[in-house]
Amino acid sequence: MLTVIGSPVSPYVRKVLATLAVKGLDFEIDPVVAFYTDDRFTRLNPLRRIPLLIDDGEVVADSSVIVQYLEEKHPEPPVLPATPRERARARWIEEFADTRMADVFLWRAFSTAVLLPGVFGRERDLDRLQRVLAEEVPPVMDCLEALAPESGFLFDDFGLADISAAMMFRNMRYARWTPDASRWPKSARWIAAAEAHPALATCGDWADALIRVPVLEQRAALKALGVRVTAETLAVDQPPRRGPMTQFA
Ligand SMILES: N[C@@H](CCC(=O)N[C@@H](CS)C(=O)NCC(=O)O)C(=O)O
Repeated sequence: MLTVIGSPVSPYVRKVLATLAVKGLDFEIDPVVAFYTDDRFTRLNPLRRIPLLIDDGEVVADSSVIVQYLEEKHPEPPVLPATPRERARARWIEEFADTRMADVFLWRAFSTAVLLPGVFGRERDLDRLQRVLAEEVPPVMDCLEALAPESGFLFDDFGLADISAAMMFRNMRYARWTPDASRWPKSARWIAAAEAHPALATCGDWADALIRVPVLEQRAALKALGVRVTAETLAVDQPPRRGPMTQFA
């Protein structure tokens, strides 16, 4: 049995869950938020980040590494396209989403709107949020618009590149921002199509169900949705603890 460690509220966890769904693989999940874990989690991942995948005792960290692992171990159906050229392009779009998009969407917008007030008890800084949305998000969207397909998905089949770009937009909705379809029409169509794909829609629904649930109650909430959760959890009731590479201030 494959075990996923991490809450579906994290876009990186949803990347892994969507990949598992495309491949039709069964799994159980311990939906922890990294901030509410102790040294048992540090021993599994010294960077203290979710997601992790545990496969028969082997711990695999980092969503990109996990997806590559799943792709190699369970190649069919693939989440990467057929040719080396296309695969390079898909991986680059994943990299763009995981770094540039994440810097702005996750570590500035989502963290200002949700994470800092919700987890760390800071006052919600609406001025900062407005600045990020007005000044920092548009250049990222302009890049995405240049990468977006005219219609449908990026390659013949829905896959990693679509998942990686689209997964960031749900967290932006939690920051109460959606892309303006008249300004970024190709991106808006592409992201809507990718988010509607059952592999991403299902774990997106889980995230929606959990986003307002206190962290330590998310496990019960996910179980109530019929998701198979682990018998044991790494979650602990303690003040939030940051990892060594935390990217938000
Ligand atoms: N490169 C990593 C990034 C994972 C990541 O940043 N996860 C966040 C949750 S969205 C986390 O665990 N943060 C904990 C922290 O910042 O201390 C991946 O692709 O898995």
